[in-house]
Amino acid sequence: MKLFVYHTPELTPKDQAPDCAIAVDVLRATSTIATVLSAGGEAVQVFSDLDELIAVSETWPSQKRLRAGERGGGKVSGFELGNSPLDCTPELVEGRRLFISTTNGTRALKRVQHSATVLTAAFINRAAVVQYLLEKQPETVWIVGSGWEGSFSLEDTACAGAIAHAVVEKSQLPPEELAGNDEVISAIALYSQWQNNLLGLFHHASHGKRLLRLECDEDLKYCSQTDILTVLPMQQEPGVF
Ligand code: 3SL
Repeated sequence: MKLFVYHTPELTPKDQAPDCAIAVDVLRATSTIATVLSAGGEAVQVFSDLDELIAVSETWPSQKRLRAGERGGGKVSGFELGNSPLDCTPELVEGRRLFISTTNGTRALKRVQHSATVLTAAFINRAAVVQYLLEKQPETVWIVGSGWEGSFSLEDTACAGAIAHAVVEKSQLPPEELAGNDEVISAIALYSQWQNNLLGLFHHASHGKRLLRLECDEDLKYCSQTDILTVLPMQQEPGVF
């Protein structure tokens, strides 16, 4: 197995796809996806385009669907939900499909959707993703941070590092044997530095600060927890987890 970390979807090699792609948007799309599926949601379907989301979701029975949309951190008007994982309670999501579009997370998912296997990861479900990698041993693995509008996001790269760190630890292979690019080593170093204070790291991150300005403090706390959910979001058909 060779791991590759890409800080943003735009940095992934063109016209290539790995055996396994892992999209990461800790704040907050992939934390929300894990939460919905763990709470009994029927599926999560992701869209980059809001009009397409509305059109497809309208073909679904209204009592079986929820629409979630985020732009600039805020909720899209007319949708039931924004992108806060804390709103996705079992009472609300159980048995329903979440149709979601967010600024960056859904773009990362679109970029890797043709890979043989596509997973989503956040700190909250990191262990489930690591367990999958250790069991299935895919040959090439891309861990792709969503970033923010094309630029680096501290929290996504730290989560990529958390995954790589656990794979190294559990496989007992040296990092240089698993690392397909230098970004893996730097992501592990970033995570190692902050693993006991991920909330502190989020407070330094530009998107963390943006969410704090929007009074999403509780979301940051929730998303900074590690290995609290056992769910493994895996793409079933393009865009559907
Ligand atoms: O950019 C995204 O995909 C979102 O996760 C951003 S936010 O945390 O919902 O603001």
